[in-house]
Amino acid sequence: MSTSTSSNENAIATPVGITLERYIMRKQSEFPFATGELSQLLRDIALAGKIVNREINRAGLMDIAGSFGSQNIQGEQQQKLDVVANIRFIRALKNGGEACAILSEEDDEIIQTGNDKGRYVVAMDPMDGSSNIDVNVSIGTIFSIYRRVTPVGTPATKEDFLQGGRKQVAAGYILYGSSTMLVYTTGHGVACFTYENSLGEFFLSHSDIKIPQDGTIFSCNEGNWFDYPEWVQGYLTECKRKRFSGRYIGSLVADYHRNLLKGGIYLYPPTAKNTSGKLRLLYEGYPLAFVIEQAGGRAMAGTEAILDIVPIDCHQRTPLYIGSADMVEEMMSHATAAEPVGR
Ligand code: P6P
Repeated sequence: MSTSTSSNENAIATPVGITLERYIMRKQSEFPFATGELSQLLRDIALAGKIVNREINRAGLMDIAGSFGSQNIQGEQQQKLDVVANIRFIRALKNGGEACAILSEEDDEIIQTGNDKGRYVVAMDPMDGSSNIDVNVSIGTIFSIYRRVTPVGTPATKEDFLQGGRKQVAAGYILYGSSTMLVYTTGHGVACFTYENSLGEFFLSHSDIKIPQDGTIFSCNEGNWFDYPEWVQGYLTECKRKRFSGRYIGSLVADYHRNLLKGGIYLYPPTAKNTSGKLRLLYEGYPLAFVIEQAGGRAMAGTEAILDIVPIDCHQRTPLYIGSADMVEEMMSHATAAEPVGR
């Protein structure tokens, strides 16, 4: 029986591709000292993503859309899907055993998983942009993983989460859109996996993603125009003068993912309502900045790189300017030319 498949055989039975599981195992084998704990953690996140994906697909049929009737730490109305996704990810990470604690946008305090022997902690936004679920717009989960700094065998503390963006060992997101995709990095490039519902598996669809060096798409909520710093207005005016395209879905992961593949810049500057920016540093800014830098892009909070910000609080917010390197640099030239920029 020949082991190699002829082109005819391939034509009638095209290979299904590399599963996330096989990819993780291959990557783990490249690091002889890897213990498999981080691999298992990534599997646990992927499993929770599959379960949430199923909940989302049923959202229209089940009473899971809409608000839950409570608020999160940021005083934002929690959507039912926020709460469901939070429960699913916490449960998957607790059962997986590798994470000793979780920081979630949906919970004021860090969540002890009971796995005090776990060597990792996970910061996450379990469901970003969840209010879009009611109108069938793409939404996403964002995650960030650190090796703990407190002693193994003891409960984790905030210190484990306040290590700074460059201490992340892995980060990524799951985009629940027309197809569900898992994108992540462990510091060795960015890989994207597409979920095949009929097989219940994520398959490698983009290996080693690189964001286009430059782009012609800007993503921001122009309703906040009169709150924007003058240098941001100047940059956006320049984009319009060049007839760039404005694309704003109002769902960070969706806007980010489009820009990652096509080139572009996403901006959430400070506003009157959110004077430090709206997005959260630990579970939105840092993980997306880690991925974008691994893909050759840039992420700034102003004149400071997102990953260089020294964190003070687990739920602190940050301005976010992230995307193609040349676009971010052009934007920063407006900042340095116009006025000294805070942070
Ligand atoms: P605005 C969703 O609430 C979110 O956190 C991001 O997903 C999105 O990009 C942004 O806020 C939208 O905020 O103020 O433009 O509605």
